Amino acid sequence: MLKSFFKKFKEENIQTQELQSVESSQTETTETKENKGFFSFFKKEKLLDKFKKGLSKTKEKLAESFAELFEVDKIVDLQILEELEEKLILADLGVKTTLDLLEPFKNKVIKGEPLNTKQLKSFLKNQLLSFLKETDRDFPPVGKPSVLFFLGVNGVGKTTTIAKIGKNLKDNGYSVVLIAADTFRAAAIDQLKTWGERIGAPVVALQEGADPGAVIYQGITYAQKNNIDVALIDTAGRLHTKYNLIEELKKMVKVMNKLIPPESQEIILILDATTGQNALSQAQHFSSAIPIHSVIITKMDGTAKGGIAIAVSHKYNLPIRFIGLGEKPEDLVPFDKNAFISAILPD
Ligand SMILES: Nc1nc2c(ncn2[C@@H]2O[C@H](COP(=O)(O)OP(=O)(O)O)[C@@H](O)[C@H]2O)c(=O)[nH]1
Ligand SMILES: [Mg+2]
Repeated sequence: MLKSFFKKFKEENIQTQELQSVESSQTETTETKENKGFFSFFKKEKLLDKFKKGLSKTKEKLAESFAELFEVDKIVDLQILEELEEKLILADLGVKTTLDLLEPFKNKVIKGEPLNTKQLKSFLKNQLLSFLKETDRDFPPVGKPSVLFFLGVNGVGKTTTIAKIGKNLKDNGYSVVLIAADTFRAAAIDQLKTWGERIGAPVVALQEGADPGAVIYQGITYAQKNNIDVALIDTAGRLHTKYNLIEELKKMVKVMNKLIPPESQEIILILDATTGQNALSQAQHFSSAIPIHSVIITKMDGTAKGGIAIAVSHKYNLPIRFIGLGEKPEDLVPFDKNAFISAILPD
């Protein structure tokens, strides 16, 4: 079985280790895939640097907030903890995550344990790391085809993220098909077709207004017939009173379930970091109705609201698969919690 490309990526970039050998698989394209590795263009640039550059706005905001708190090493009292709470809530961690985060430390302070600000900072880092959930599922999932199903409200970056992932998969030797299940507007279908042309991937689409389930059925059977490695499904994100997005999405997932076993699917929720607390309510809305496997948070580059990643992961127990740090394909990077925390909370 192919080793997870996601893990391989981390080894190359975070620990800058030699590529580990990968067990061979039977498919003829295996060699290309193994040699290149997923997201191979990152070999040149270290992931941590990428995170640091892309997350500079969030870092600045946090650094500003923490400067006074951690400047002088002193014994932590409840007032210091309350100030910290306020700052974390403002950094988009949200109330629940912030309170859960500091609770164990607060309890010790209440009991009279003499803890200093240095200890508070290191506690904070470790807690933040433990709040970021990880996934050990392979990316892309095993199976031929495997299916990536993307959902999220309009404008969060679904279509462009699909194009970025599609391109990266293609660059790494996978064959892909894009499935245009956002059938609401002709422009949405055209946008995906244009991306398909640009990255050299077939696009399965029906006419505007077609049943998205029918498009998914055709797209997946196309992938099966044509021996395609990965099918990427684009869906509508329209929030409209007359249209029940959740019910439509459930129907689409049902069609996928009939054709593809669970281990070969990844249902990915896309959230836009710039929307802050709205992203949290979207995570609540979607994850309570649909079994989400992972999250991609886009537009982290343009915002100081990067703390939303911690809140989403902790509150809804969702692993973050990638984050978007810009508009280019290489700006979609695998999420690494150590790089993330180091980038936003430097020592
Ligand atoms: N700066 C930045 N812009 C992004 C990122 N991801 C997507 N976008 C932009 O967000 C806009 C909406 O994207 P689109 O894919 O059409 O959203 P959709 O409605 O969810 O399909 C586009 O202009 C994208 O270029 C990102 O990570 N960073
Ligand atoms: Mg779209």
